[in-house]
Amino acid sequence: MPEQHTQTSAPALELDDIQGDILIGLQKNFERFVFFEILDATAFKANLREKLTPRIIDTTTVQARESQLREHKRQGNNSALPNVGLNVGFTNTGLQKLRPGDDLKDVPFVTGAQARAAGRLGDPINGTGPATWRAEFLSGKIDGVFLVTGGIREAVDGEANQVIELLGETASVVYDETGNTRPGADRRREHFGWMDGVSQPGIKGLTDPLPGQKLLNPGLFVYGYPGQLTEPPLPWMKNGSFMVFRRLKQLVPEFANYLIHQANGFEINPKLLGARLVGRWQSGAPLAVTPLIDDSELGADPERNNSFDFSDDQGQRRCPFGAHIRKMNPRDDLELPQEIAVDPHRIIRRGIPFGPEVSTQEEEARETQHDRGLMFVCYQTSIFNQFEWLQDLFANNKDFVGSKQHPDGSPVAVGWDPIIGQNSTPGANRLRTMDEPVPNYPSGNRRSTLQQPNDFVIPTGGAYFFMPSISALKNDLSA
Ligand code: N7H
Repeated sequence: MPEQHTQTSAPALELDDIQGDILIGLQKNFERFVFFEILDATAFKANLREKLTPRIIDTTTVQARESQLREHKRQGNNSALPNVGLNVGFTNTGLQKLRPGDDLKDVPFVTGAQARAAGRLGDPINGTGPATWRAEFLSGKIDGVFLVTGGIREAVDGEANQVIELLGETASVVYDETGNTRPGADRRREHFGWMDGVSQPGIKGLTDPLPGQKLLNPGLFVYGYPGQLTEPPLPWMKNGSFMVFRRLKQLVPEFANYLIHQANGFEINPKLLGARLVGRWQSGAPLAVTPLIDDSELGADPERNNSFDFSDDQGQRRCPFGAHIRKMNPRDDLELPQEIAVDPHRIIRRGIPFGPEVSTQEEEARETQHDRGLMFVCYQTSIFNQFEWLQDLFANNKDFVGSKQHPDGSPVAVGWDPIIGQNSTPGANRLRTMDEPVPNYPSGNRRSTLQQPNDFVIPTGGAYFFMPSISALKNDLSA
């Protein structure tokens, strides 16, 4: 996972009370997601207080481990360190078992992800609910999740098994799956092949920002600080954060094949077409900086790979308005100032891939035979205004980013986010479009539209959690 540059000066943030995955991120080559149901609330609380909370890794520890890792690498070591991490979150059903009647007021959280799938998220639906979700996520049994992380698989499994043993009869495991970073040089790439975790919001009072990394108020991501969109309705929510989990299956050979076919039709290189869909080349290099050729040195350089905006690209000559990163973070693209139109919708992403590498058979058959994709995780203090806003009002909204024009003055039909956009409009048969897959750079006026009849990212599960502070775990939730 990406390294964060952190300040050593004393921050006003209560880092030793904030779970470690939120602001900096638990160190992980492996992450086991252990979803559980609480069977005996009283006994569970005693376990939580006495045995489990003492194992939770806070942000101060994560910060110290980052320094150790940097030092380890500086001394020429490439080996992974165990760095075992444990964090925990609860769904609303879980919290009701621990603190009956408490209302966290975030509507998506209170209703639960399953109820949001049809409307706000736009997931494929059948008569009874989400059509593509695994049964465990539809069971209504998920009360919480343990995130068990580390650099070495055996160490992660050791900790996860210990946690399950400590739970004993107080809770049962509903679903247990391990994500893993990809092997070797692909470590920081997701399964479609793109460098991931390049752009994250910086946190005032914590992050030493990289060029292009905007510093935002911590209250957007943890309760109790400037920037929170609403006051936390309950005092024990201080130093806590909402976590969104989505299990997103990726059809990798199918997506690669689609890019080849479409690119042939447009008479452009499939790699260029892929970059137009994402807004970055697979190396991470942004189209806004290098619109026609990949530049892997730029992609790998944290001092340069996020240092851009879209101010000089108002005719989408460099990067389509609909490209995934431009939809998800339009930067200065909107008429309203960023502080109003963009910043309140930002999220901290902490996802990890899952599933094996594509096999030769899958490549040859151009068909997925093994489940793989992204365990998408993000943190925020308002699921409604942050994750769901991005998915519903940006990605699934064919008219976002606003009313833009081609250089010749004709209106742009921006279309859907070609990576995660969902078109659940009745009768549309999920067909998505995106404007200008073929670049008109540096000049030109060729009009082109990408047609996407199939989804290549399939939601196979989801749940909304609250990740409480360590003091709340010790006192309020286990009293
Ligand atoms: Fe995205 N991808 O590989 O194509 N994402 N994403 N994402 N995403 C980003 O900047 C991807 C998903 C955001 O600040 C990059 O780190 C895939 C969801 C945001 O410039 C790449 C999936 C949501 C950003 C991908 C997926 C987001 C971002 C560029 C699903 C929220 C930062 C690398 C399987 C609703 C934008 C980087 C910025 C970047 C991919 C999911 C949001 C390569 C494959 C569900 C906010």
